[in-house]
Amino acid sequence: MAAPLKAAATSAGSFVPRAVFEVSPSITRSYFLGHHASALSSMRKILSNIGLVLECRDSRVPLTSTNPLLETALAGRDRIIVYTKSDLCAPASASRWMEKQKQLLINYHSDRSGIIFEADDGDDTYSGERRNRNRGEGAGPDNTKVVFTDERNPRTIQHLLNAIKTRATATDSLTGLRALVVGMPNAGKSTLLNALRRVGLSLPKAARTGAQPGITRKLGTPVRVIGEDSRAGIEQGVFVVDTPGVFVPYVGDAGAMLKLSLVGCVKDGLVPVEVVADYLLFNLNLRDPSSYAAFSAPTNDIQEFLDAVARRTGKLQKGGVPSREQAAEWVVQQWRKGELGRFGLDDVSEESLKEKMRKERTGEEEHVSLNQARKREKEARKARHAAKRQAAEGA
Ligand SMILES: Nc1nc2c(ncn2[C@@H]2O[C@H](COP(=O)(O)OP(=O)(O)O)[C@@H](O)[C@H]2O)c(=O)[nH]1
Ligand SMILES: [Mg+2]
Repeated sequence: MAAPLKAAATSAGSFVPRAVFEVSPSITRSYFLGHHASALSSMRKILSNIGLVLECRDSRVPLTSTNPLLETALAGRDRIIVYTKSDLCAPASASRWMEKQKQLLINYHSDRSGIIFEADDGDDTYSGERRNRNRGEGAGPDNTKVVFTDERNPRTIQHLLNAIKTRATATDSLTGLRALVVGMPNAGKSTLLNALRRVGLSLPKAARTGAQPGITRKLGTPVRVIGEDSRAGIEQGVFVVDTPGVFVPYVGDAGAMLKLSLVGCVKDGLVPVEVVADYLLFNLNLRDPSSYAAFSAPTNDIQEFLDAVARRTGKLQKGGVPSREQAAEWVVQQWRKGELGRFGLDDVSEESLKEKMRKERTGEEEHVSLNQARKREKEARKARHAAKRQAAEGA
């Protein structure tokens, strides 16, 4: 969710931020790894034992972190969409604005419930096979609920536990309700499982978490998060299974790849960290360049910015030369922790959601098969090499 924009020019004299971010179309746009594919096939294998899917999406990229692969692989299951890290979307002072953003997303999910995502045929290639039907036609009841969490705010976790309990009460199972936590890499899946267990049962951490994607490599064993509660009609409790993140085979839009890199959904370095830091600077400038006043005067020049940050934070190489790479890594980490402004990157507005839904209905949203993804990545790699060669020849 994009934070409310401040008039940058007024908060910083005559400074004018860039209106558009120029992104090279040849940046790497695929990150579909072996363990993403195997996670997907192990999920399918246990799906018959799963009564509920908890689909995690990073609240800072609520639209960009949608993964159609998961949507098709897990189609037909009861689902709760969990927008994680909601604390990183807006400062606490913007709580009313945040509530409106949440409501927009809730409305969007309820409106799109008429679009049916067909379960795929079970092989590991992403066929993008989806059929859009008119609302009501075979849609059945809308079983998608939307919840926003901040793992450090027990109230938000309790809210999710209550939603899960409602599903568990309706489930008649000898082994208890099993829920699968899924989502893109680094969306906060393992953290969520731990938080559910901590708030639900006062039990310690059961899953390893970390600031980089790829910490969880295998499907976990079921972990209890809700105990037996006969009065509530929950005979055997609720168990949650953690899964590794699954990325999309190919990100059609280079801007989306930047957003996913900035929030930490792809491994650092895949998109050069200085490019990611420049994209962050672009966003900081649009909102409030004074947010980095402790390091630098307002600037649109990433090298000037990184040099200033490196000097301020002592990230210097031999001879006192500023290390731009270390400075870039540092600012990106600071932002991810919410220490350099709290804002989302997707435009969540009535218009943007309407447009997204229109594209979903008409099938206009680009879906790329794994093979097509490999081909495109190969072409992009060639273009990158050619550009490098040209630059070297010109030098
Ligand atoms: N601020 C904040 N950080 C979170 C939240 N949930 C997860 N994180 C952080 O996001 C990163 C990824 O979390 P992890 O659970 O390992 O993600 P996974 O790869 O989806 O399992 C970690 O650094 C977590 O501390 C949240 O609600 N708020
Ligand atoms: Mg994990």
